[in-house]
Amino acid sequence: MHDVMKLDVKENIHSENDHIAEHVKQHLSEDGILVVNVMGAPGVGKTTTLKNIFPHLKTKKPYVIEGDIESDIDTVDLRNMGFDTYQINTFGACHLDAPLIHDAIHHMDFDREGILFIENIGNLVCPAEFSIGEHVKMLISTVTEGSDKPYKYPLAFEKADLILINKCDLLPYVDFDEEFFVKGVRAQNEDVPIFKVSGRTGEGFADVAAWLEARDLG
Ligand SMILES: Nc1nc2c(ncn2[C@@H]2O[C@H](COP(=O)(O)OP(=O)(O)O)[C@@H](O)[C@H]2O)c(=O)[nH]1
Ligand SMILES: [Mg+2]
Repeated sequence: MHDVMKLDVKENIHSENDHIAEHVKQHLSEDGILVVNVMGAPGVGKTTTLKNIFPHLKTKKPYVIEGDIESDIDTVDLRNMGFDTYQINTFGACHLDAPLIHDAIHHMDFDREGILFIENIGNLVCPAEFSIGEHVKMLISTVTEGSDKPYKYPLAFEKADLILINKCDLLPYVDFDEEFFVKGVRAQNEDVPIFKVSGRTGEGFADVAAWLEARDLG
């Protein structure tokens, strides 16, 4: 009896969230804004990835929402580099949700066509369960996390539209098994593009930026 009640509540939370997410996506699509949900464990290089992608964007302006449990360290950093960045602090919650993004975009000025990068809370579990109005879920994994992550956190890999393997500059020093990793990804997600990148050397980000700019708002 208790378990049945729990399932009902969860379903209601998801349908309300999905409804608002759809509204956010439609609203931003009309403004010519592609929305990218940037997901990955703490420290995989989500903020570093944004900094590496931005210089390669040829036609689209980057906008950022930073999601953190606490602090505005990444936001201050990005603002100092000249990027329009809005901070959300969840003070405990392990993921962003659509109502938070709905509120945030009403505080932002989308003055021309662009890409809104939403850096989600560092976590490989909860963010995968909640749509936030994104066109693209970009999942960042790293060679330092180990090659078994697609097997252990399948939902994040199943839902990803784009996967980056970051910190490839460290490949000579770690025992990352790329073949095993890719096999695990393909078991969940047959077609998802996988890019090897390094936030240290800049390798691979031009291709990621080109992929995002080519993506339509459908
Ligand atoms: N060696 C190496 N370090 C990286 C790379 N990308 C990020 N880092 C470092 O990893 C740490 C976490 O990066 P950050 O972008 O803050 O991760 P986030 O928590 O996912 O936003 C920082 O010290 C970065 O300098 C990379 O490709 N190679
Ligand atoms: Mg960050």
